[in-house]
Amino acid sequence: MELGRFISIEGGEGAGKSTSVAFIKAYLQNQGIAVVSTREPGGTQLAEQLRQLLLNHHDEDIDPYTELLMMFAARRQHVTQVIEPALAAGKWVLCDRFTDCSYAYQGYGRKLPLDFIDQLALWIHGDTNPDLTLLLDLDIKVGMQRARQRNSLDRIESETMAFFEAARQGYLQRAQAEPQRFSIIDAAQDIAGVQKQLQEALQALLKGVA
Ligand code: Z5A
Repeated sequence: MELGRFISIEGGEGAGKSTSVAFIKAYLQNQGIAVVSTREPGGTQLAEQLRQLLLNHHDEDIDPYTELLMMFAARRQHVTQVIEPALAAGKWVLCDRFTDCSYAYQGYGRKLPLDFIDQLALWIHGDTNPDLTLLLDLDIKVGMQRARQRNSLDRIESETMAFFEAARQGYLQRAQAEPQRFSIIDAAQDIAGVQKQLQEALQALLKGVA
């Protein structure tokens, strides 16, 4: 059986990832493709518990390496229990954040060494990497305004503007280094404009598969 395709969606807070996931899933299903949509950190019972630990506020600081290792512990569980089995069954996987986020937030944001993240990524998921990464790029102030209309801030959302700006620049550098995998979507457009650009990126991937 032919392997499924792996799509990740990335971007800053409030960039429109959840909104886009729903659109992409419906678009692919309309093409007759079986889609598993999932998220990180999370996607399995255990990984969702790790997500809660990661996003909740605590009375003690979380060391940046502890945070990174917890992201990768959740990821290992998710990759082995959900992502790899789905791809092996020929399904397409649509994942709201993946390892690029660890580079952006823990690498560029928390300033952890990128080569350490390279090693973790290799050990934890080998060559299970996205075929297409849709990067929703947005001015961080606009993203925060959008997201903060909704809920109280979790632990990571409470970070500084400098942290989020570093993460945004990290994403853009990764996209520049791997233009064949990344598609940068201008998330400042209205929802219809974002969806048009998403559709174009998906059509290019579908053409490559046909
Ligand atoms: N994290 C990490 O540090 N390291 C890792 O390795 C991984 C994750 C995997 C998970 O949060 C946190 O974990 C995240 C990174 C960290 N922390 N932060 N910050 P998440 O991904 O679940 O949460 P989030 O980034 O905070 O997502 P969000 O706030 O839910 O945003 P979103 O999904 O991108 O946006 P949305 O819900 O689709 O849209 C937000 C609002 O804007 C909503 O009212 C929409 O209707 C509206 N919207 C959406 N698109 C538009 C457009 N185009 N125009 C106008 N309004 C719009």
